[in-house]
Amino acid sequence: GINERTFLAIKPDGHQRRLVGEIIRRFERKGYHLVAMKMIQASEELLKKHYIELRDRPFYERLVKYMGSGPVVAMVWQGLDVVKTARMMLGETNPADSLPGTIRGDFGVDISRNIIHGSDSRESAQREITLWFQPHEIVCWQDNAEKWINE
Ligand code: DAT
Ligand code: MG
Repeated sequence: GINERTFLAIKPDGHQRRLVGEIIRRFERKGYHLVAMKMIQASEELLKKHYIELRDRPFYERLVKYMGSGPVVAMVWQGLDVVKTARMMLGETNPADSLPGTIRGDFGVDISRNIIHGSDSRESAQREITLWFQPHEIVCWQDNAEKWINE
């Protein structure tokens, strides 16, 4: 939908590698609308909830540890079909399978250091936004460029 929202999080490797500005720039230039953002040292409890669907996978414990090893930059972006389009902008889970021009394809090598998280469906986005943000942290603002982005 037109006012769809997705949850993105720049992972500790993306933050350490100074890719925060580059990543935000890509979504800004695309025409999406940033409605929430914070840098956070995520707790183990939050990360375990975030990745609950992967709890039986062999890499789960390492994944949670890595995600808690430094700050992440959590964001909510809004716009037309943003869930699916953001996933395309991220690339595949494995950077080795990601095309140049995608974030993981341009900046990543290793599947367990793939720079950024993005919700995989509208249902996941809803769950993750609620998990990471309080309602008052979502900022509604008048977008004066909107008519140049959506008909
Ligand atoms: P995505 O982040 O593309 O949605 P996912 O939800 O399947 O991928 O997995 C979450 C994260 O877990 C992923 O970004 C990196 C890590 N991961 C996934 N598969 C992995 C594997 N086979 N080995 C190591 N880490 C993996
Ligand atoms: Mg996922």
